[in-house]
Amino acid sequence: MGARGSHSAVPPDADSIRRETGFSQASLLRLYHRFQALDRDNKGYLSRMDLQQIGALAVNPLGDRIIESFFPDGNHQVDFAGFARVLAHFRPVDEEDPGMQDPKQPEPLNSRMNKLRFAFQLYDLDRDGKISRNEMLQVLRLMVGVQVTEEQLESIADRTVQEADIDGDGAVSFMEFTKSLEKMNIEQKMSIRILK
Ligand SMILES: [Ca+2]
Ligand SMILES: [Ca+2]
Repeated sequence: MGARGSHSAVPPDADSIRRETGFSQASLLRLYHRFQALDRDNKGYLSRMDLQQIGALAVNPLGDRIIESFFPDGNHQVDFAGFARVLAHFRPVDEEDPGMQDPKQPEPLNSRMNKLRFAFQLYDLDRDGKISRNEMLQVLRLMVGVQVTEEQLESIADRTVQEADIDGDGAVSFMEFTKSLEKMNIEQKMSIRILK
């Protein structure tokens, strides 16, 4: 990869990253400083270990899964553009000026739909487009504490899948997932203040 380790004030390809992610110039610069601080060895990219330093992810029960989503296709490093792209899903919706939005542009990464898509793939480990009972169980296991027995967990998984499963195939498709979360304020829930 052509990434150079030298620290500079402005990220490479800042304009195209800004267009793609919707971050304001100021946010992008702050994000870049964060990226450089996480990049302890000045490699020009981040590893899984670097990302584990992010406090908001360390305390998130799905933190490891979120970290994995920085590394699609089994990569072991993420450059600044990839870092910004994943974090853009967590960008609070009200952070930037919505009046700036160009209708010809693709849907912003932090739209409700894209946040849902991102959340869905945290569940759908085998990427077959459905959350199976077992995949639901695995997420629940991460999210609930030790005070719940395996039996209780399984019945919660069954109930959660059943409630969402409209076509009765025993799994939750993206459409079913979206429907089951219709009333939830996903925009709020999936906003992580990564910049402090
Ligand atoms: Ca699946
Ligand atoms: Ca189904």
